[in-house]
Amino acid sequence: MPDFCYNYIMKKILVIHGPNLNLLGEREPEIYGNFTLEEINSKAAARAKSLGLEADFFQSNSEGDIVDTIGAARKKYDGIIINPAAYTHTSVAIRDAISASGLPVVEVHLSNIYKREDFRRKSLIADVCVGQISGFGVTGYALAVEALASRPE
Ligand code: CA2
Repeated sequence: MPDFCYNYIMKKILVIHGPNLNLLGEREPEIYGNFTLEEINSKAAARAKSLGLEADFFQSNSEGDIVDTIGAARKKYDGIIINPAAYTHTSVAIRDAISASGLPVVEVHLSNIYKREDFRRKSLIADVCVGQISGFGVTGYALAVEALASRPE
């Protein structure tokens, strides 16, 4: 029996939602589903709790606020789940913040961005994340929680 363990126990995670995701459930249900952001958060929180994790949630329409939140997360959280929404395709600032955080980050998209318009098929953050989950709707967040929970470090 070793007197120490290499396994990293994930404790606290932060789920970040980008611009317009506060509108979920109100418009475009054929693309993004019928769930509201509140419902998505409570499902993700339940999955986290069932795995012994604690989850906090943040939504902003502002790129700078998202950058600041990722920067501040370094000392408070063990991992991040992020759906940067439209900033996925444009934001070098969010990419750099993820890179600088040193935290394991899972990118989530409700829709399959590779089945949509050309401009959505490029993620500027994918290669600074540990992985990407795209196209599974609300289930994607639960999958992301599981991915962080089971990640050996
Ligand atoms: O599929 C995803 O999760 C996206 O990140 C959603 C973004 C989109 O820009 C990305 O390409 C893919 C859009 C979020 C806006 O959500 C709305 C919800 C309801 C009504 C209108 C927009």
